[in-house]
Amino acid sequence: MMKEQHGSLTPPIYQTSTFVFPNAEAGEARFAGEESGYIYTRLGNPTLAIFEEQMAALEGAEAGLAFGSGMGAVSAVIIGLVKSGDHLVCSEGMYGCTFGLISMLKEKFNVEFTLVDMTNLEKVKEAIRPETKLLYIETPINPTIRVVDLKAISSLAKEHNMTTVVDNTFLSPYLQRPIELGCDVVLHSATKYIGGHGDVIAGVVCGSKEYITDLKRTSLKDIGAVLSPFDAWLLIRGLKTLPIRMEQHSASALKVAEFLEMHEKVTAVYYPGLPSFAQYELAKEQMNGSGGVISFELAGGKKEAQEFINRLNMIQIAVSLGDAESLIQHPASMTHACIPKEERERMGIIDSLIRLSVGLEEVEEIINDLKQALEG
Ligand code: LCS
Repeated sequence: MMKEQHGSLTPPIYQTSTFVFPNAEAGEARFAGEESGYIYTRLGNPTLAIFEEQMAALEGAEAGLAFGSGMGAVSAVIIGLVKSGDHLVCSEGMYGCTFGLISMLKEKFNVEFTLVDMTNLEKVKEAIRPETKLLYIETPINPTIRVVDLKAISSLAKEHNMTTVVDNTFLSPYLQRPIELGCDVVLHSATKYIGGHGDVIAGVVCGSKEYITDLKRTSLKDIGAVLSPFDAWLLIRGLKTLPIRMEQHSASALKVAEFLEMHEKVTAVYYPGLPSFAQYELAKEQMNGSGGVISFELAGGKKEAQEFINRLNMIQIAVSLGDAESLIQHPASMTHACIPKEERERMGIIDSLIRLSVGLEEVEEIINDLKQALEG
């Protein structure tokens, strides 16, 4: 639609906060939902709509909704689906701020949660209560890279009338489509592979038309984590290269993981593309590739991990992932530092764990940098 304006190859950026009504009655009709048309960018914007349609198509969903950050999307979805007294079951291991959000909901709003090892379906079944409304899943999990069986979990959820929400940030719809596996809602930190260039903070949610309409009317409109039109444009640009970026990230990450696995200083490597990966068969069946994130452990603890990271030259020390540049971080002291130590270690986020987001540089350069830092 919009891309046809003046023959512009790329869509226009509707950098406007509000939209002018032709007359007062039209304004009334748009607010009443009796006439289509834009009102105010927090309620919708044509540039955002293009991105939302593209994401829905990629995820095999009926509709999509953009947010100003991944956490904007996570919080809108969780707050929208639960009320005081409800219970959620979450994958043991998740992005630190998502853990922060559910902890806050528990403390302030009486929403209970149970963290379970979702690689074990029996444990998920045991955790379900009559008031469980939601199964919240990351797969692969940030940063332990455990994989959750989405087909099995979503059919269990259906039996118990619960909604299955999947954070698909680590793979993107190019490598994994949870809705096709029976899940209800998919969300992303679009900051990562969707944008792909480390220049935008954004989120997106995909699901049924009915669900997305409701999410827009409630959580987005009234909480307000809205995306800027310019950032939506950057995401539209990012999506054009998603397939070739994901292929390259996956191919390079496999080589890096193979190198790490063979190195004597590395005590464990977690990467779904390695035949030694505990859930290799499941990952092969559920995912169309393994993505660019590897976690690994070195002998020792935080000090040894930090010294290793400090010896790297090309690979940069930064949180975030999915960018063209290789980024490395120490989850226990950075992205997941907000999770109490005991809980964190139960999730497998121990002090010797390091997370690497393999970028698009020459893979030999990435491996050489790791090699010199390991041997330094
Ligand atoms: N979900 C996952 C799986 C994430 O990894 C992140 C951010 C979010 C949601 C939140 O998205 P944001 O609001 O940042 O767009 N993960 C980060 C990470 O691992 N390092 O820095 C941010």
